[in-house]
Amino acid sequence: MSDSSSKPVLVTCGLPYANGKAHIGHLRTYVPADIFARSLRKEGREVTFVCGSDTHGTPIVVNAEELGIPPKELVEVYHKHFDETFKQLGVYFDAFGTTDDPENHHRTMQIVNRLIEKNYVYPKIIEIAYCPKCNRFLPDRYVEGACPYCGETARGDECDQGCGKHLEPGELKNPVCTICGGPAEYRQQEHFFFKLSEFSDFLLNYLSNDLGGTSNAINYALGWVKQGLTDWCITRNLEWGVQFPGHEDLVVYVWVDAPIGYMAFTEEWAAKTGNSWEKFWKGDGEIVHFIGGDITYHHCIFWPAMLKGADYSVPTAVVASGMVKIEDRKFSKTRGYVVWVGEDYLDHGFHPDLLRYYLASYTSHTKELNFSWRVLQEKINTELVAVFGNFLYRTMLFAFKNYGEVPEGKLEPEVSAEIEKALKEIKAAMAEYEFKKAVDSAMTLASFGNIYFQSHEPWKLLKEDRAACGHVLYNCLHLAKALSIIFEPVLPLTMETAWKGLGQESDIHAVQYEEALVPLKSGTKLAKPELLFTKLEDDKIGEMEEIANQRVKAADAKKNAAKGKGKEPAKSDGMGPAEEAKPAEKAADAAITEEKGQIETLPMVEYEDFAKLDLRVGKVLLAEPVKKSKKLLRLEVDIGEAKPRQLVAGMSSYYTPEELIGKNIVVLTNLKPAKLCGVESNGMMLAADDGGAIVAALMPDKDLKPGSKIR
Ligand code: B3M
Ligand code: ZN
Repeated sequence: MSDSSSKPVLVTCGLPYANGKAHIGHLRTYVPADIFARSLRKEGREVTFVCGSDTHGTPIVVNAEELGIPPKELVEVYHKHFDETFKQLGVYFDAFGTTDDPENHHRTMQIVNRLIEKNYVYPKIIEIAYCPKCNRFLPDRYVEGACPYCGETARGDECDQGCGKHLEPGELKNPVCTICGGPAEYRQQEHFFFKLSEFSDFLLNYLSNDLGGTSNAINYALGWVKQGLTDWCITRNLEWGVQFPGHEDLVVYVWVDAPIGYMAFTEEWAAKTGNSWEKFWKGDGEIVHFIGGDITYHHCIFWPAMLKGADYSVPTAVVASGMVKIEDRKFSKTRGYVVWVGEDYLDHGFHPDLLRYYLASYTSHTKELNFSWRVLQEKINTELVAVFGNFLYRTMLFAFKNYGEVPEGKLEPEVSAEIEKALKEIKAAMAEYEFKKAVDSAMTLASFGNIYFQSHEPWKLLKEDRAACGHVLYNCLHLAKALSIIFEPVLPLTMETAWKGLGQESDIHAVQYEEALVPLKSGTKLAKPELLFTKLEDDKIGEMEEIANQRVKAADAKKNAAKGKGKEPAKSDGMGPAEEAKPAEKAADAAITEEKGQIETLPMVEYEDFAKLDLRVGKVLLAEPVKKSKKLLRLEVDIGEAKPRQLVAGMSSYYTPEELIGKNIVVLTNLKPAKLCGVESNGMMLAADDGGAIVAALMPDKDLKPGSKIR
């Protein structure tokens, strides 16, 4: 977004489904959004920050059904949980509603009616998955099958493990009922469609020229629009949700009323504060959506089309965060690779700001973020404690002990220049949603503070020239003040304490960046400083790792027990990466019994069966991601033939292209060609996994000639 605009900004976060506890996958989106909102306020922008619980749709109904409680009861519990957790993390929304609020029912009805009036909605008889055994229609998560686009196992409404595409009812191949596991059939029924296809030109132009945000979101959406859009079925056979006008047996699809929540929550905020919601949704105020990368389609395609069709303003920017890994493993609640915000973090006494710091500074916002307890320890101890904390504490302690107040002094041009530089860099980084860059610039200023303190040796000066010492301390204290302001968006709770320690009475959260250049007032009384950051000790981190290990073991045991009963534990909350055991994982589970360390063997084969496989060593000449796929890489491999072979391999989550280029791999060269995401694969690259999340390519340990036969 532009950093020169003075328009009011509405910042939103993807709505958590109110059907499970908050985990680190959620925070990957919410913490940066909060940092962004706080930073904009510091730039003097008028910011409204809203979010709420997503309470409708099958993610909720399926979970409530499993627990045997009404959906309303389920969402009340988790709505409260999210509200409290976000506050504990310093993520402060101006409104945090639910999509079941009357405001949202009302706004959804209004928008749907408007779309009907404008002829953007029409009825059509379509095939809907139906389970003859359960005797019911199977919307969305009640049905699974093969994605018609990429072949991966997908949910009724989303190819969550493969190409990420939204799926329409009836599109899934080989549908299976997720309640009883039995085969589903398709039956005809009348549903209502939104004429999404009529918005193709608008979306093409909007995505190419107007929508800001991160390029991962925009390019992904553009790819789909360019392939051609089909109309969108917006009704479902459910009782829970926002009723479709005039049809008691239908509700609107959850992806209709969920984003409308952004608008309803703005209305709630406006009513509460006497403000206008229209300045965003009917005026030219900016709208910035922070989302997980997996819900790009909904935010960059459906949502703007719906808004446009109903005559509302469209979003200014969509900012999509990358995936989260836990200890280098794919995030998975059922496999135990999860960090719950409450029981795994806050309940163990870890300060919320440390996690905020980690999330903001680990990597670029759009890249994959790995959470590891050791890395947390390392980052906190070597960055927050050793650099920033050290500077603040030594400055404040020295000044407090020897002066008790801010001594006389003058702000050195060298110091103000460093602050100005940091501010400029931070504002530029924030405007590009590069939170890591912003934190790095802030940390560079803290390092400068340490060098300044160290090189001026105030402990020596104190004895020789008290006034000169005071002058140095004055500059250090001013830097501490500037740093408190600059770090407030990332470390809001700790910086409150630092601010008070510097004798400041104003509200640090309302103080703007410009104040970082206003000279500190000499004579301001200083309080006895507190240690703001303390080292994370090995024992404590070891304890957390042990808890994490136990969780994975328990998950394995549960899975094995469930397998014995022929039932897989599953279900994701739809937030962050999905995690149901998919065919490849199920196959891995079947082949390896980890607990016993035994291999369950397949039937014996004759050598001639093995000899049918033409396995060869190949040298990877080229590797690149396959467009529109989160998993696939396109490889060109020299297998000793005149021309390199093109292979498509599901390796994106485990290797970067650079890690594969130049390597020798093993290729099954006589596998029948297959098209994956539209790209032909002429063979298969071999890899192994341990039934967990580690996947390794097979690579011969000597540099064999391409084409060498494996026998
Ligand atoms: N409730 C969560 C998800 O799919 C979903 C987001 C709605 S945002 C309008 O990540
Ligand atoms: Zn797919």
